[in-house]
Amino acid sequence: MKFERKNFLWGGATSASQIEGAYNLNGKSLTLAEMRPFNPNLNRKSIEEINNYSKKEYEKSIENVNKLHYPKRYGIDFYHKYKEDIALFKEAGMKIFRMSISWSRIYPNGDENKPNQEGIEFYRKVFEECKKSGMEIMLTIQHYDIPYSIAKNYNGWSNKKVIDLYIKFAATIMEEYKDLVKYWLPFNEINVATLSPITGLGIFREDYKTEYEFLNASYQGLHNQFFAQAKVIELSKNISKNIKMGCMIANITTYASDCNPINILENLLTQQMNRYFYYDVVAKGIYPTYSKRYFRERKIEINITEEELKVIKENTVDYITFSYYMTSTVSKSNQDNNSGNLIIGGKNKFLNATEWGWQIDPIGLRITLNELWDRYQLPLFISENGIGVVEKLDANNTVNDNYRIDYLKEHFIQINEAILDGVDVFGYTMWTPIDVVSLSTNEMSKRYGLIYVDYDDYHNGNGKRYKKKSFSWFKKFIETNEF
Ligand code: BGP
Repeated sequence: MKFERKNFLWGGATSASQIEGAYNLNGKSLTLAEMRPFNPNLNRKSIEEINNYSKKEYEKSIENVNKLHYPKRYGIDFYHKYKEDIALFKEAGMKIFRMSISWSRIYPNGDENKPNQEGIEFYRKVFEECKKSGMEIMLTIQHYDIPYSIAKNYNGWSNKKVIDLYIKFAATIMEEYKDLVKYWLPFNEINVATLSPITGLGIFREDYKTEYEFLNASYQGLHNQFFAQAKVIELSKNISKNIKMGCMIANITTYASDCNPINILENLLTQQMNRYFYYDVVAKGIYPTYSKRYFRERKIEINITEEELKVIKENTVDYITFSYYMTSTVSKSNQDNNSGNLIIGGKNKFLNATEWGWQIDPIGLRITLNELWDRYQLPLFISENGIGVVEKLDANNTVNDNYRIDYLKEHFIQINEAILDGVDVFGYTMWTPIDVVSLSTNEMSKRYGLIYVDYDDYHNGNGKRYKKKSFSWFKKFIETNEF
């Protein structure tokens, strides 16, 4: 069986704070991501790991008075090993590399007048290396690594002043890299603003008196990001025709737990506010009517100006990208839950789950692609999908990761089916081509890569890269287009 679409952009995705390391080199400031430690007692099935770290603990981490290990300060040392890694990506046959740029390398405090040239030069070298290797780049402007200075001095994204700081940062890098980078995503998983406000917005629960105030601030922060994204799209039109602007949404496809209309309705309402709302704003340029009822009933008051709504309306995305890891179920009554990294959902007895409780559902990807295509009629791109597993090198210095080959193959088959259904899907970047530090649990031992990296949860190891069995499978698949 062959993959149907020619010139499909196959590749891999990463983010700065999960790979780069070099957290304090060449003018870079500290980010919130680098201030959360590894927790040896973590519960892999709990999504609280990422949200349960207090403002005080973040503050203490600056001096590391706790003497804890902060994995995102070290990543996999891509900062120094990028040439070797890009060479491996090329060898695997990747046509596109999705990465992000660290705001804290370019404007360490956010409000400087001039960018940090050392930061600018680092990314230029990385992009040039990708170009030499014949790979396109998909660049995320902000991927969960908000500079601490912006959280501390501005209270993160709930403050409208941060919009201008971000636009200055985005304008600088668009000018610098317009000839090197074609695909741009202003925010990673923009909906995480409301799912994990500390991660998506850099706002602390402790700064708000009540849960209600915190919720309100997270929707304000989300709106500020919607507007900032639209502004960046507007600006990009004057900077270069080469720039293609998309969005990135953590796709949360859910099914009703059964055919009871009460549960079907509950699932519809969940899909509206957990999923379609975000796509509607960035792809249709409107706040959908159901969201207005949702805000009204919860007394959520967002400061939105007419001018902001106009910019959002006039600057929608050229294409849609989303992450797809799992699906879950929804019912009106209490139910057995399964896990995820940022949201939990109901169990589905027809699906298997990973050790972290993520339910694997390749057919759900075909369903999702069809739904999004029908609804938005915009080109689609799967910007994250993959499986995290605890792995060890065997005696032959490799990992026999047949489960990853199956996972990828099953999802690729469903993408192919969606293409046969007529869906316009033009690319896929797996999470991840190489092992990285986990976003939610900060583990190195949760491995997603085609390439094994010899570091453990405490960054012990020699950092060497080893090809897993899936590396050869992927390479062959790209060469032959055969499943
Ligand atoms: C997505 C994030 C990534 C990534 C992935 C896997 O939500 O965009 O940064 O890490 O999830 O999550 P985790 O690393 O927690 O397993």
